[in-house]
Amino acid sequence: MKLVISIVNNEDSAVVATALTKENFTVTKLSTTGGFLMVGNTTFLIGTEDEKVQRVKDIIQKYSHTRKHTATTTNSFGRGFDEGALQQEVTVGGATVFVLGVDEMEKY
Ligand code: 2BA
Repeated sequence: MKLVISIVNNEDSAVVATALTKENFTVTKLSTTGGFLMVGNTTFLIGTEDEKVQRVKDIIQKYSHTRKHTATTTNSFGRGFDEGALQQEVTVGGATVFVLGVDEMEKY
C-alpha cells in the first residue's frame, strides 16, 4: 500500500478531488500554505494499493495546471524596499506528488 501526498493549486483542487472520488479513491483534502509564496494551496492524502498509484498520478496530472504567480515572497524578507525586492514571478505547479510506502492501515 502507498500514501500519495500531492500539493495542488487551490484553483484545481475541486476538480482533482471530484475526479479522484469519481474513480472510488478515498481522499483527504487539507488546506495548506506554500512556504515560498505564503499563499494557500491544497494538499491531498490518498491511501491506495500499489497498482493504483499510477492512475492517481495520471488524474492529478490531467487536472493540475501550471500558473505564473507574482507575489511577495519570503526571499524578499530583510531586503528592504529596493525596487523589485518585494515582488517575484514564479511558475507554480501543476502539482507536486510524493509517494510513500505504508506499513499498516487500519480502520476501526
Ligand atoms: P511554495 O513553497 O509557495 O512555492 C511556489 C513556487 O515558488 C514553486 O512552485 C516554485 O516554482 C517556486 N519556489 C519554491 N521555493 C522556491 C525557492 N526556494 N526559490 C525559488 N523559487 C521557489 P512548485 O514547485 O510548483 O511548488 C508549489 C507548492 O508545492 C509549493 O508552494 C509548496 O507548497 C509545495 N512544494 C513543492 N515542492 C515541495 C517540496 N519539495 N517539499 C514540500 N512542499 C513542496
